[in-house]
Formats: sequence, C-alpha cells, structure tokens
Amino acid sequence: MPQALDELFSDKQLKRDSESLQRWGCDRTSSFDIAPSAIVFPESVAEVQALVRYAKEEGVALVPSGGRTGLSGGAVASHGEVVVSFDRMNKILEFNATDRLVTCQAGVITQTLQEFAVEKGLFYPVDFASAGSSQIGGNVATNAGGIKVIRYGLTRDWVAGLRVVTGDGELIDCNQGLIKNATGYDLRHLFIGSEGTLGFIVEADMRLTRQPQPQYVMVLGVRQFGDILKVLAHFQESVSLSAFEFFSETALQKVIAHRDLQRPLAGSADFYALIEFDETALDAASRAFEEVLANGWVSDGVMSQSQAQAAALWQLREGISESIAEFTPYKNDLSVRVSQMPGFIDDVDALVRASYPDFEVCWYGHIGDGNLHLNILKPADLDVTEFFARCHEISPRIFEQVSARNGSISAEHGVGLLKRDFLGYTRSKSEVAIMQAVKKILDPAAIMNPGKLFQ
Ligand code: 2HG
Ligand code: ZN
Repeated sequence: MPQALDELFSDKQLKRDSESLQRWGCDRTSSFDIAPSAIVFPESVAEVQALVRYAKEEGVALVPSGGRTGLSGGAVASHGEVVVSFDRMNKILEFNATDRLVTCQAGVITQTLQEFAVEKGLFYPVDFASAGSSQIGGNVATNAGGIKVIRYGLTRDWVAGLRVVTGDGELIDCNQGLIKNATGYDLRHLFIGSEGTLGFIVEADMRLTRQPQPQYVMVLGVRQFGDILKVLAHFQESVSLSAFEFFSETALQKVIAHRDLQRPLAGSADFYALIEFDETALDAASRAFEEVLANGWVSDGVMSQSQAQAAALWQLREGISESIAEFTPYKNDLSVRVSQMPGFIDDVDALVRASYPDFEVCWYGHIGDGNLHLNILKPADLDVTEFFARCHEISPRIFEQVSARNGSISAEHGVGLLKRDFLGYTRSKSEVAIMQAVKKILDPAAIMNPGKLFQ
C-alpha cells in the first residue's frame, strides 16, 4: 500500500513522519489512540477519486480530515488508516452575485468564507468559536451549528449544492446550486451530517445572504437555571433574536481566568444569558429587559455600547470551550425541543449533582435552540482513564433522560467515535439499519471513515 501512495501523490502531498501522523491523525478529542499510517493532501477532485478507487481496490481505510476542530472523534485515525487532509483544496472557485452563491473547495476555512462574503457586501451567517480553523467540508459533513442557529439555521440551510466522491470513487453533483429541484431524493442532504461515512465532500456551493444591521449584545445575570427559559420566552415575544446563549458562573470563571477578561456585571449570578439582536429591536429589547428584571428572573444586566464591547461580551461565551480544554473535559452535547427544556434541565441537573458530587460541572450552550453543552471537568489528581470510565458509567442515565424526551445525544458535534455506542438513544433500530444499508450502497468496500457513527 505505501508504494501506491507514492505513485498517487508527490512528496509534498504525502507525510509519514510521526509528528505529522500525530498532528493530522486527530481532532480536538483527547481520549482516542492516534495511529494513522500516512497523511495525504490531494489538490484536485481527480486525485481524491484516484485515491478512493485505489483504496477500494486494496481495502485501505480512509479518514477525511478538515480543520481538526471536531469534538467527537469523527476525524480520528486509530487503526492505521490513511488520513485525507483537505488543507490543499482550500480555494474559493467561483462567486455568482445574482445567485448569491460561492463555490468552495472542501478545505476553505469558515472564516475565509465569512470574510469573502463581507468583501462582496454579503454575509455567511454560520458562526462558531472555531471558525478560524474549521473547514467548510467538515462543517457540511457534521452539519455544524454554532451561535446564530436561532436566526439563521445550521450549515445544512446554506448548502445549495455539493460535489461528493463516493466510496466507489464516483463524483456526484448534488442539486447544482438550485433553489427548486423536485426530482426525487435530495442526496445533498444525505451527505450533510454523514461524517464522511458515505463519501468525501470535495466542493460545496454555499449560499450567502444580506448583511445584518449592527448587532447589540446583552448579558443578563439569571438567578435560576429554569428562569433562563422564561427570559428567552419573554424576549421572543417582542424581539427577533440572532442569538440566545447561556453559561454558568463556573463557565464564566474559567473563561475570565483563561483570557484575563473582565466580569460583565458588578455582582455574580448562578447563570448568565447572552442575547443578541439588531438595532431595529433596541427599544423592544430594553423594555423586555425592564420586565424580566421586574419579574425577578434577572438580577442585573449590561448592554454593549459599541461593536468592540459587543465583541468583548461575546468572548465570555465563545472562549469557554477553549478555556476548559486544560481540564480534559468529558463532553456532552444534548438537545431536546425547547418546550421540553424545563423538565429536562431539572432532571439532568439533579442527576449530575448526585452522580458527580466531587466533579466540577460546567454548563453552557445554545439554549435558544434547545442545545446544552454539559462538560464534566477532571479533578487534577484523578487519572484520565478512570475519570472517563466514571463519566461513561453515568452517560446512559443522562441519555435515558434525552431519549424519554425524544431528544438528541449529539446536537451539533456529531457522533464520531465518542457517541457511537450511544446512537440507539436517539435513533431507532430501523433507522440505524437504513443508515447501514445506505452506507453499503455508497461505500461497498467499507473504506470511508469506517467505525465512525456506527460499527
Ligand atoms: C460551543 O458552543 C462549541 O462553544 C463547543 O460547540 C462546545 O466545547 C464544547 O462543549
Ligand atoms: Zn456549541
């Protein structure tokens, strides 16, 4: 096998040194072995096709790799796989102002697309803390969400067309950038969120939209977990929100210490809501603030007076994930319908308190989308394996709560390796069987990111 790779790729497109294997063989997870056999960097669709055909012939497992910012092990190579990095397929190929479409190679960095849109007087609204390194191909493959979903939806909503190399090495063109196309199954949506298990996304036609008005950000101190949802409902009665995020005091303390930031409010609260809206909603938002204060749900609040202040307040939320990385967190990314949230929060909170009395628990997330990030922090003196084993023991009990409310065990981070064994809490046996059957058709030799999502 190694010889053939030398024939398919030039020296600069192929790495086998141990430093590179460690670097490109993983994502942001820390609990899986990293053991790829080689890293390849294709520069064209034809090279990806040739590689897949060769891998199919020889039974070589391939792992696609984008910005390596994933949190579920979807891009981890633990079993001698060949990692296919899209770092060298990072060009914006085409822009059409009438269609408001940008054609990106899979390796275009999210922030590059965002900046390109601004240059054209437009806006690419999917955004998250790792936008500076995550790649469009990876975003599509995991249907990435982020901080503006409440207003703009997920990556799925911005994909107008996809070119995908299937496990047969065929190139298929899905939806051609059309708005309307009622010609049967929309295969584009099958690949979105498929985590590279059906084919490798090589190009995507991404939609852009109008630039938003200047944004205002409020951070509110909230007394109780359950009151955050009352605040959300109250604001939504009169304000079109572009974000409604929350974080706990523990999360705030971590990010402040890590980035050396200022506390947003004079005092502290158990929880904080971060709310974003544009200037047309300024009066309504100010009124809503007075009302939630009068209702006793909120103890205090602050509103940005400039774009710089808005960005500073956003740091308090966006910096959390990075700030807790040093505590080797055990991650959960849960979602239920917003209407189910109150009971769900109470039950999971009680479970976590009872199960991990000696662990620090950090709550934050996109509560306006029904999405909670629950991070359990490792005590410094506890061994990693033991810590993960203890957390794993409790996971089924948390997932039972998710399942009882028809929720999801992975709202936006994907299943990968981390949640694979728990897929059944969200997907029925019939659904998993259908997914496996679809995989057999598109990836008959089982070489496309095998072992991810399901066995
Ligand atoms: C976020 O919302 C990201 O900040 C990361 O989805 C979440 O690290 C996490 O748990
Ligand atoms: Zn998130």
